[in-house]
Amino acid sequence: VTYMGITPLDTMLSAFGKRDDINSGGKQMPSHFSHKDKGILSQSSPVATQIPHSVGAALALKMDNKQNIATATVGEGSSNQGDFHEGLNFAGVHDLPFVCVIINNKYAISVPDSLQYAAEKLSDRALGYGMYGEQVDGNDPIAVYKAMKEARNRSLNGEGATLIEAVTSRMTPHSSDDDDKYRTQEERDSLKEGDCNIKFKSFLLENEIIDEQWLSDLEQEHKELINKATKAAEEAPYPSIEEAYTHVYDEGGQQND
Ligand SMILES: Cc1ncc(C[n+]2csc(CCOP(=O)(O)OP(=O)(O)O)c2C)c(N)n1
Ligand SMILES: [Mg+2]
Repeated sequence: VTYMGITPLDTMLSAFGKRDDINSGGKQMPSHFSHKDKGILSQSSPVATQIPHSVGAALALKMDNKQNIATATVGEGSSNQGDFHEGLNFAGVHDLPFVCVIINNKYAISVPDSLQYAAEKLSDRALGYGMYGEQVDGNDPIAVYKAMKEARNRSLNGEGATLIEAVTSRMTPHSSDDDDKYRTQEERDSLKEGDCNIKFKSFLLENEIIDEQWLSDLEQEHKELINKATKAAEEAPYPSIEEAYTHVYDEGGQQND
């Protein structure tokens, strides 16, 4: 299971659009995670709209005096949408327990960062919202963990919201419909050197936090888990025709002439 409690089977049921998909009963696009019991709101396909949603959840936490925070991630391209500015401004004004992470992978599909914004650092925008801002190496899991933990603690101490900019690399094309040809071969080759999965693995091995045996056992265990989840999801039922009208505006399934 992942840290938040969504299992590989949940993920596969969603990817295959099956009836028992916890996000939507097979109606949402893949990777739009949600789980009511675990407090996960779905991101929306129009980019950056998740920011005002999450800020609203932070307002609810504050009004209900709950010791918790709301958090949302957004791409650097999406951070230029109006929803981003409106959401962060509101969070700053009301000192909300909110952490926003901009994942800056330097591309919005084919548009490079130089054509997206003129600021030196996106984390500097925090000043304009009256909140704490920090840029971190998004390829360093420990640096990201530290920044998140400190931001969470500030929110829980009533010190308001944080904007974190995690600078990272986009390892692959944007999607299977993207040929990635707007990047030079040299740039694409250089990405492999910065792969944080490989770098972090070497870090853990070199510092003897893990060893090769532990790693290969874990990889084997995860491979089996994923294969099992994939097979179970493939065999799981699709939603029935009657379910076409559930979780939509008119649950009765009545047609309007
Ligand atoms: C409002 C809106 N405009 C356009 C799109 C199409 N679109 C989907 S992803 C994307 C690029 C987003 O870039 P970025 O925010 O940097 O995220 P990344 O893909 O790098 O994670 C675009 C333009 C969309 N989903 N929503
Ligand atoms: Mg991007």
